[in-house]
Formats: sequence, structure tokens, C-alpha cells
Amino acid sequence: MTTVAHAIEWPSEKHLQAFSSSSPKLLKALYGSNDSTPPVWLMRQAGRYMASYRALRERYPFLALCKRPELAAAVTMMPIEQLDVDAAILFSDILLLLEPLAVGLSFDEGRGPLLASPLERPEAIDRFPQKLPLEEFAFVTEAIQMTKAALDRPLIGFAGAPFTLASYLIEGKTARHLPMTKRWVIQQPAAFRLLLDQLTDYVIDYLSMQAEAGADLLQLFDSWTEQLSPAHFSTFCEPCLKRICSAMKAKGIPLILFCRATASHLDALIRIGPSAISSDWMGDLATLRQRIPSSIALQGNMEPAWLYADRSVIEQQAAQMAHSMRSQPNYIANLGHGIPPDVEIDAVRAFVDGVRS
Ligand code: 1CP
Repeated sequence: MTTVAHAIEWPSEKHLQAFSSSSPKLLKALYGSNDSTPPVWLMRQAGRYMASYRALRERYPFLALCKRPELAAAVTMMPIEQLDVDAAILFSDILLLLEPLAVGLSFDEGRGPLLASPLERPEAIDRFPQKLPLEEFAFVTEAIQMTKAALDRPLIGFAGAPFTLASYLIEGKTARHLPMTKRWVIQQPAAFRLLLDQLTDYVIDYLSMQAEAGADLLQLFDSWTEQLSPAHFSTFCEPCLKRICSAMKAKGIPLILFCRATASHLDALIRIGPSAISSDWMGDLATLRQRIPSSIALQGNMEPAWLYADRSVIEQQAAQMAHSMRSQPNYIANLGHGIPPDVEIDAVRAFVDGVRS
């Protein structure tokens, strides 16, 4: 019960005072006071579907784009310049946080992320540093500062959530069914909890660093929670996510929580009490809205595959989605997951136009 009360305290009197009617639409929606068309941005809004991104990628490897602040800032700005979306999201990746753990992170052309030395045994976490060495992430701070200097709307910072990060540490790559992670969950639950607790400390420091550098709000990606039963989600993810949300709330920075299988985990997500819940496309927005207390904003959730439809169909889908949330002062239009790398940029423009129509 205390957790629901906790959620209702947001936004506090102090935050409301700091907030004015001239605030950007996205912040208004997060604070429950947007009275016009919803703010819109898209997960993975900077990426391979953009010709300008592909051109840069011909000259630089992915990690160089993330680590050279002027390049990261330039890529972060591409969707603002080409789509006029309501927010920028820092160009980076959730897996960079794992680099100081000496796991040998690389991004293989066409095959996604790869860890040369994944975690084979629970005892291996003994070699992890107690605190994340934030000095190794000066490039993140600089990219945020450079972006903010060029940007006239909110900048979203982000991190992977502990469970999703743990699954990469254990599997060593993207592994949809998480076979080895699940062995840990079942065979070594105490060790798995220790790993998640350690990652939670890292995530809190990493997000705090982004907030201090100038990020206006944050998003937490728990991309592989569709593999967890509601009971396992409550046992393993809920305490970590609650700790992260409480820490960011104490700093007064809004946090959007994206967990796959949103509808299955909804009771726990509400107890966790983020500023907003970002839903995948499996749930119906209006139904979710009825279940979620009004102190929590809702973001989402068009199925990304609609971006393969004709422009008029995409516009119609996006317009219908926004229409179903009309009169909701705390709604943020987005997809249910990231933009696929092979869609046309005009399809993405049709989505933005549809939301605003
Ligand atoms: O050019 C390339 O080949 C790299 C492709 C790419 C890009 C554009 C990767 C590798 N990461 C990114 C950027 C990225 N990743 C952002 C940037 C900001 C944005 O515009 O949204 C963000 C927020 C992420 C987050 C991320 N990375 C997640 C969580 C979100 C999600 O999609 O579920 C995950 C799981 C990853 C891992 C990852 N990084 C890259 C790949 C190919 C993967 C594997 C997962 C996947 O294919 O989606």
C-alpha cells in the first residue's frame, strides 16, 4: 500500500511550482497537464532507417559514434531536424554501462552486440567494481552538454534496467529466450539477486550522472521482461526498479519505465511508481489507462510493424491511437518498441503527422 501512496505523491508541490505553462509538451504530459495534441517521440528514433545515419556509419563504427561526443550529439539531433519530434534521446546504448566490467563488448556488423567474456559463474561478480567508475563515461556527460547547447526541447537520458543488463552479461549476446539467464533465476536465485542489486547501484549512479549533465528526463529500458512470469518479475525486477525510481524521484527528475509484457506486469509497474509507464503494443491503451492511476503518465504504443504499411494507413493508425487518448492530459505518443532499421523515413513522418492530425 505504501508504494501506491508513494506514486500518488508525484508530482510533489515543489515540482509543480517549478513547472510552468510554457514548459515543453513532453514535460507537461509527464506532470499530467497537457491540454493539446500529445507530445510524440519514437524509441530508436536515431538509427539505420535514416540515410544521414547510414552515411555517418560508413565512416565510423557504432561505438565511435557513441563515444565521440560531437558525433553522438549530431546523431541525437538528426530526428529533431528531420522529424521535428517533441524530444531528443541521447544517442548511446544500454550496453555501454557494462564496459568497465571488462566483458569485452563489441558490436558485430549486422549481428548486434557481443560480449567476449560473459559471466559464466555467479562468483565472477566478485571481480566487479563496487561503484561504477563514472570517470570512464565523460563522453556521455559531454555528449549531453553538447546536445543541450543545440537543442530547444527536452533531452531524454537512459539506461538499461538491471534485469535486461544481467541477461546480456549472462548470455553474452541478444538471446530472445534467455536460456542461461533463466538457469540462474531457478538454480541460483540468491546470486542472481546479488547481481541485480549490484547493477541497480550502477544504474542509479549512471542515470544521476546524466541528470546532472543536463538530461531533462530519463527512460529505463527493461527490454527482455517478456520472458519473466509476473511472480519472477515481482521477485527480481520490482525491488530494483523501485529503488531506481525512488532515487530519481528524490532528485526531481521524471523517469519513464519501459518493460516488455507491460500488461502482464502492470500491477507491479504501478507499485513501482515511475513518472510514466511506456507500454508495448500488446495492451490496449484505453484499458491500460483505466488501470493505471492518474499520477502515472502513459506512453506508447503503436506496433512498430505498422511502419511497413502505406503512408495513409500509418497516419490513420497513429491518429486512431492519439484519438483514443484525447482528453488525457498525461499521454505521450510513441511506438510499442523501437523503430525497425529497414523502414522508410516517410513512414516515420506519417506516424508523427498522424499523431498531430
Ligand atoms: O548502427 C548500428 O548498427 C547500431 C544499431 C544500434 C543503434 C542505432 C544499436 C546496437 N544501438 C543503437 C542505439 C540505441 N540503443 C539507442 C539510441 C537512442 C534512440 O534513438 O532511441 C537506445 C535507446 C538503445 C537501447 C538498447 N540497446 C536496448 C533497449 C531498447 C530496445 O530496443 O529494447 C537494447 C536491448 C539494446 C541492445 C542493442 N544495441 C544494438 C543492438 C543491435 C542491440 C540488440 C537489441 C536489438 O536489436 O534491438
